[in-house]
Amino acid sequence: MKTIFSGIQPSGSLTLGNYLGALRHFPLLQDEYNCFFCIVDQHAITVPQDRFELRKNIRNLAALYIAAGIDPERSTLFIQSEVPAHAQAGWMMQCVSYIGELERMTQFKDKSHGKEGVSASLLTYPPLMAADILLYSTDLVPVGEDQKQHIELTRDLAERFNKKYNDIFTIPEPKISEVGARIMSLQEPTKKMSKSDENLKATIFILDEEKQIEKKIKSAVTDSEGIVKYDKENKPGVSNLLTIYSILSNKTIAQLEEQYEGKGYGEFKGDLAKVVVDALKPIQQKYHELINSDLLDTYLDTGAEKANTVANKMLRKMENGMGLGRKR
Ligand code: ATP
Ligand code: LTN
Repeated sequence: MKTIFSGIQPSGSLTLGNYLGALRHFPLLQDEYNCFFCIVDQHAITVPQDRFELRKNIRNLAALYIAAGIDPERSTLFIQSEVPAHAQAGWMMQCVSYIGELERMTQFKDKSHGKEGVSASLLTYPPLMAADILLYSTDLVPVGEDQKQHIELTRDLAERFNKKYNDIFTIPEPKISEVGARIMSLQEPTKKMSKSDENLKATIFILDEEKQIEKKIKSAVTDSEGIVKYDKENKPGVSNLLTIYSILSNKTIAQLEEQYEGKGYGEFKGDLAKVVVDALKPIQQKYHELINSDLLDTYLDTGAEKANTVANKMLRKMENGMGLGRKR
């Protein structure tokens, strides 16, 4: 069985973009692959976090993974900081990374641009991500489009390590779905929807209530043409809404264009809001059942134990390869 690894940062509440680009695909993979799903809290602290919020977001994310269909008895669901091998292997991967290649990462450029007090960890984020992936001999990494560059770097680092030290790493490949890999902001549809966007109207959160979802979709930026038609270049707002609608309703974009021919944006947006609300309802229900249960802790304990066993074996191989410590 091939191995899958993916991670989501507990850097805020999960968005519809996270769901459509990443989380939605995970449950379907569980039958075919040996799956590891990680709450990457050490990645989240590369930018400032409130410690109370962070703890809350970690737990919320764990509950949402399960609510969205991850079965913690089949997949390994765990918190990154509960598996120390990630930070240890992350350090070793930093030692095979060049500053130049890290500075070229678009996520680093975006998150550091024009900011003061940029943490060193924002630059060394990709080697930690490489460690996450490589520790589990991962074959495939399901992510949204924005992470492609990081996976390419992971492949380069793995090949470099294999050549220089010991041929121990599996070279992973990204698994990016064709539709929904880049859901855009509702307010600036040329920018990706992001959980850390300061404009709350730009983002639909998975835990948003019906009224909030309706309001956000109603005020989504479109254009003055009044024609429901997919045209990413000239009508990015409408195209983004059509993408969301199409995925959640299982209708093709062409079917939707036909359905709304001669109708304005008002009706289209009203129907889309219903579709989004209905899609999120079962996830929200399951989330509320889980969030305060002890069962959630049991799942996370078991997940950490399973992950530690696999990760520590690879860590030993890395240490032996590099000549750290004593031979074990
Ligand atoms: P942040 O705003 O803190 O950078 P984020 O919303 O970009 O966070 P991540 O935790 O970095 O979310 O990403 C989790 C997963 O969701 C990744 O696989 C990422 O590619 C995917 N993802 C994030 N935003 C979108 C989006 N707008 N459309 C599709 N997929 C997305
Ligand atoms: N960088 C990713 C989160 C992440 C990840 C990973 C994804 C950290 N480690 C390993 C896949 C595999 C992000 O920002 N979405």
